[in-house]
Amino acid sequence: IGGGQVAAIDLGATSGRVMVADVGPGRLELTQVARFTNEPVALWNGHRPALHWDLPGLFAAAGAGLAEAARRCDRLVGVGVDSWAVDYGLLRGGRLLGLPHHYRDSRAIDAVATVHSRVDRRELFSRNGLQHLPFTTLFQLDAERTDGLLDVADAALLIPDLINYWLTGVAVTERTNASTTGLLRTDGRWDTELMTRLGLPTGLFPGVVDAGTTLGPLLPGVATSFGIDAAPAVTTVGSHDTASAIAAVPMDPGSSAYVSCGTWGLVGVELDGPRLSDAAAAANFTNEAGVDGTVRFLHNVMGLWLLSETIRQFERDGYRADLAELLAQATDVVPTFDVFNTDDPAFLAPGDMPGRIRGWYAERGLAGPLTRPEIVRAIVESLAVAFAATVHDASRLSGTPVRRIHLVGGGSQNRLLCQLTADRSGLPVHAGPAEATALGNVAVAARAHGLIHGDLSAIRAMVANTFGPQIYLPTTTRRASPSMSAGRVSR
Ligand code: LFR
Repeated sequence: IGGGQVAAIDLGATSGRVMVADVGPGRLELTQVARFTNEPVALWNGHRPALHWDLPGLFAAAGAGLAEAARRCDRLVGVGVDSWAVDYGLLRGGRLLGLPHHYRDSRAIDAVATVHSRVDRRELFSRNGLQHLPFTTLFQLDAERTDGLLDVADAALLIPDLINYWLTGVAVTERTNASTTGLLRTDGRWDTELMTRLGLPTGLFPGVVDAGTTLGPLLPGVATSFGIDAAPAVTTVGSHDTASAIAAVPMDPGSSAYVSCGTWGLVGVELDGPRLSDAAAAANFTNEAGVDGTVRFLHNVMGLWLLSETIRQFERDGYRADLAELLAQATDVVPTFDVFNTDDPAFLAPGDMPGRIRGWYAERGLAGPLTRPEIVRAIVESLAVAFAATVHDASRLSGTPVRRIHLVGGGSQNRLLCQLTADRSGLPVHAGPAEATALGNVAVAARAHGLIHGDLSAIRAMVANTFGPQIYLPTTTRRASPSMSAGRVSR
């Protein structure tokens, strides 16, 4: 009675999935109905490869997943879309002008200096509250400007907004993701003055809406093309995947830090308002918009990207890498090497990761990991140190007395990582749920459809009741020292 189902289209940088939640008062059951890989495509533009997202492929796979969801459900009322942040499609007259670029593409490298020569890094932080990441939307848009594309485009839609537009014909910018563009002021309005100073058009992005806004049903033609009879309504959710994940962290924000660990490790605390101090700027912390007016005060740690890109290289080298086996071997390694700085921008681009890690040690005259298990150990150990140090930074900079770390996302299934994070931080780590992003997505959509009620704490209580955490207590006193947090991503 009073129940129903909502679907989440959750696109991650390496894979996408469609999940269905069966929701009723105090009840939330999550099932995966489709999973597909997200393979970026490299298109050579004469002299260099440009890295793009295969958005048409992702849309087709998401549509097929949605059709499967509709088949399995007796009352599918809504669907919400989330993805990684920052990236966007340019359009004219509603038509997409080429495949969206991948944020790991290098085309915006020169744009960082151009933008900073007009508005320096400290002023940018005071306007948008963001940490410096070299691929933030405003740098990418500067590259489009130089390439002449902004002379043609009349709109830009962030990835989830683009999918929402294709599904419904309604173009909006959802707030949590809008906050990652660098073009939204900390008061939540588009910074048209900044756009003008940077030579960007002021009307590219459509108006901002909050998570939980119903856009309308799937366009009849779209529903038919996917084979869906009873079209669900599309609702905005925390369309930035990290915002959805944090909405579902079963935490008390007053005494907890979170690590949302997938491709990236997003480490921080939830606040009521932004922290724009010099200390926050110096530590390269960000104030991104969360669901329900919260602020995600966090820092991007490089995350499992280091591991997945390492395994890709092992496979290119002809070694059939099995993650579970490698992690078991890495657990037995007694490290004779120090941790490396996971934030080094050298690790951002795709390519030979073990080579770059060995190079990091070699350049500093340090003994580094040699064997495959040692490299895996160095990555996990270094991530744990970075997580621990960033938790302590977040606590110090925000004044939050952190007594517990919640680690959610795929990384919560990595036992070595969870244990080392507890050891290095000296704090208990509550691991899970692994599917926090999808849970946050469906929770906000379900609330918009009246299937559940209440604020974030009610959503979190529901998550806590359904998904018991795995608890890791610190077993050693090897705490992170302040020097270990040194060296953020810098210009
Ligand atoms: C995580 C994430 C991060 C964002 C990065 C790039 O998936 O969304 O929050 O900084 O990807 O978009």
